This record gives sequence, C-alpha cells and structure tokens, in this order.
Amino acid sequence: MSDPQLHPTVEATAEEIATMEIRGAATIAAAAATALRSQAIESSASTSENFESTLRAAARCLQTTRPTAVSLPNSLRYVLRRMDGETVGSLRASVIKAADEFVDRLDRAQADLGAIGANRLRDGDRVMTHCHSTDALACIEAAVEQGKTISAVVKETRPRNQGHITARELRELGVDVTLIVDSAARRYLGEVDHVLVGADSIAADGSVINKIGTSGLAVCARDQGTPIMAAAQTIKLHPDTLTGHTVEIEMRDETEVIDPETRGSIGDLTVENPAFDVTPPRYIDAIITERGQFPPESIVTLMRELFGEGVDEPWEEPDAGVAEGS
Ligand code: RUB
Repeated sequence: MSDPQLHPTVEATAEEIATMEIRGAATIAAAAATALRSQAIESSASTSENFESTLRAAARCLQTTRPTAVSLPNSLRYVLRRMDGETVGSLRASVIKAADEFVDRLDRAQADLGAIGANRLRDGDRVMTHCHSTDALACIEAAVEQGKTISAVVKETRPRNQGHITARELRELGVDVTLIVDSAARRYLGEVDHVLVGADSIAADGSVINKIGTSGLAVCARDQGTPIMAAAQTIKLHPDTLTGHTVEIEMRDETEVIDPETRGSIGDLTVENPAFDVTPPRYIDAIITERGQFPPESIVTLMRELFGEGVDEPWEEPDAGVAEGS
C-alpha cells in the first residue's frame, strides 16, 4: 500500500530501482537525489518538522530498494545532511539545491574519473568489460575523445545481459566490439590489454563489490597477467566498512535465472541468484576515482579523509511518531 506522505515520484522511483529499470550505481544515486527533490517540491507539509519527516520517509523508501550499491545511501545522505532552514520554504530550497548540486557533482566526477582512466589506455588497446558501468565507459569515452583507437571484448553478463547495453554504447562511440558469453572470458583474456569494470561499493580494505562474475574474471585476469582496473567515483566508497561492517550482497529473484516452466520440468532444485560479488584487493591493479588512481590497499586513506571514522543515517527519525501527513 502506498504511503500517503510520499510523493508518487518517490514510490515510482523506488519501484524502478527495485525492478532495475533504473540500474547501475551512479544512475541509481542520481535518481534517488532527484526523487527527494520531487518530494521537496510537491510536499504539502505545513510545518518544518513535518516537511523534514516526510523527506526522511522518502529517503527510507528509496534506501531499502537495493542493498549493495552504497551510492544510494551516500546520495540520500548528501541531500538530507544539507536540508536546513527554519521554514518549509527554506527547507524546500535547501533540498532542491542539494539535489541539483549532487547530480552536478556526479556528472563532473564521472568526467574527471574518465580522463584519469583514459590515461591508462593506449592507442590500439583492447579492453574486456563486465556488466554495464557508466564510470568504466567514461574511461573508454575519454580515451576515444583523445583520438585513441580502442576495441572491446564485452561479456554478456548473465542473467540480466547488461553487456548488451555496454555493447550498444561502445558501438555508439565507434568502438569495435566483440560480444562473448560469460564463460568464454578466459579464452579471450590473453587477447586483451586491460579488464575494466565498475563498482557498486568499495570496501575499506580495497575490495571491489561489483556485478556477479567480477571476482572470477579478476582471478583469471591475474592468472593471465592482464591488469584489472575498477572505475569508481568516490560515492562508491562504503563508509560503514571503515568500522568493520561488511557489504550486503543482494539476492534477486530466481525467475531472472530460470523461467518457472523450465524449473518445474527439471524437478526439485534450489536456484540462487546473487547479484554481486566481492573481489579481494590483491586481484585489482588500480581503483580509478575522480580524485586520482589508487592501489586498492590505499583507498582507506581517501575514505578516512572523506568520511572520518564513520557516518550517520540521517533518514532515521530522531524520535518516533512525528509524521502527521504531508
Ligand atoms: C550494475 C553494476 C555496475 C556498477 C557500476 O549492476 O554492477 O558495474 O553499478 O555502474 P546492476 P556505474 O545492473 O545490477 O545495477 O559505473 O554506472 O555506477
């Protein structure tokens, strides 16, 4: 049942994130900030307490949609921490400003990261990709804009085939693309100069949490001597891991893996569908951020600089039972 406090855009955005119509860590972060902006614009709250409470409720609704990409809570944090003012009007203005600022910073960070990642790519290089990452593609786009000829081996990325999106976008950039099934990756690793992936979260020890299959690819790449880089803006840094928390891996519906009819025809079996996995830092050569490239083991220094020793959860109500309609 829909929450009367929430603007329909918030619930629609939450639904689209959950069903992956909106997907990919950076895109999810931008959509969440934009949904808070809509809530702020449309809210009919008559008191500042009520306005703040509805914004927190909207953030909670968005925050629970997908658990692995930390860009989502980091985006909500960015906006809610800047919600400030004595009146509904000033609170509204502060949320709109923060959401606009966040989306703008996201775009600039991706462009800066792309320029840094492109420096690692030489003219004529061949890159293997996994899933669809706008941060990873920004590196290739910047290299192409520098006049380098880049070709790509694109992994299909079962079960949702995000590799098809990558293939399409690379073709739009004029990149020569070879599409392969995931299980063919090792065969082609000897032919590529880099493995380039994105990230949903980066842990304090430098582990890269990304689409399922990334860790197996990284292990094979290391075995083959192919360098692997993860392109990840700093909103992918997971502050909770500074204090020992682990990153929750999303388990998605089994129907993404097998249709019910085929499953029924096989008989009694268990189907599991983890959406992400964890690649330990020893398999990653570089994490590319808008603040520079880092060996994974040193990313913790940047995390401390950005987050201190931890973060709050500004979407939680300071005391229960505040909301009285929007
Ligand atoms: C997407 C995925 C991407 C990261 C980074 O998973 O794993 O590699 O989110 O993307 P899903 P970006 O399709 O399940 O959301 O660089 O665009 O933030």
